[in-house]
Amino acid sequence: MADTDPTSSFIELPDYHAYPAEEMNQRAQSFYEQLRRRRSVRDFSDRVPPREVIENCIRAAGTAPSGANIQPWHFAVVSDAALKQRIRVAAEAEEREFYERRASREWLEALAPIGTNEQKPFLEIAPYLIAIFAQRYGIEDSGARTSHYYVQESVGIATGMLITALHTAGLVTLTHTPSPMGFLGQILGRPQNEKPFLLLVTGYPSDTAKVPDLSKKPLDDIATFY
Ligand code: IYR
Repeated sequence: MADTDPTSSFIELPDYHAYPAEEMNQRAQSFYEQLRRRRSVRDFSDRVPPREVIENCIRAAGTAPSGANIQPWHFAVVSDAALKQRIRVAAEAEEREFYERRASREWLEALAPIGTNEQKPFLEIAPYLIAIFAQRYGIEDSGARTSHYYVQESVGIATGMLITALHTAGLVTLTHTPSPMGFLGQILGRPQNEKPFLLLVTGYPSDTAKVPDLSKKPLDDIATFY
């Protein structure tokens, strides 16, 4: 059995709070009311939020569950103007390819209500670009590779928690996925084992920010209770 003996010690579940049913419901309802106010925003102000807020939101994301608790993520926070410009130039080159050649007509039609195109000025205007990288495998000091598990799921969960944390702090984000995103690793000098997952454009909305008039599916459409 030595192979499956736990190598970490166990402690009592720390800081767990149970609430009476009514309070539980109030908390769930009020969290939903908060989260339903989140919108993906493309019109950013250049005003800079405190770095400490970003740090705490990343700490929150870093509490996400992950396969074997390997925490296979890295958050590269870019505020440097020259780097943001390089990212914009590279992203717009890929996007031009996407909008002019790679995207199917069906895909372009699906995007029409959102009003996106190959121009991404927000990549220079927004104060922070948080490039999220997925560590596909680990690298030991010896250079040997170690396995990571459920990397996409883990990084997806952490990213959702980051988006939620930033929204809760009063910032807006855009989940931006220039494709392919290989240029992010090159520009930021990230190691080979890291694959760009997505770029979270982060900051305050501009005074004149507009968003498409979209709605979310009702509960009956997204859930089945058995
Ligand atoms: N990556 C492109 C296209 C795009 C694709 C989807 I799916 C979106 O929901 C939004 C945009 C872009 O960022 O413009």
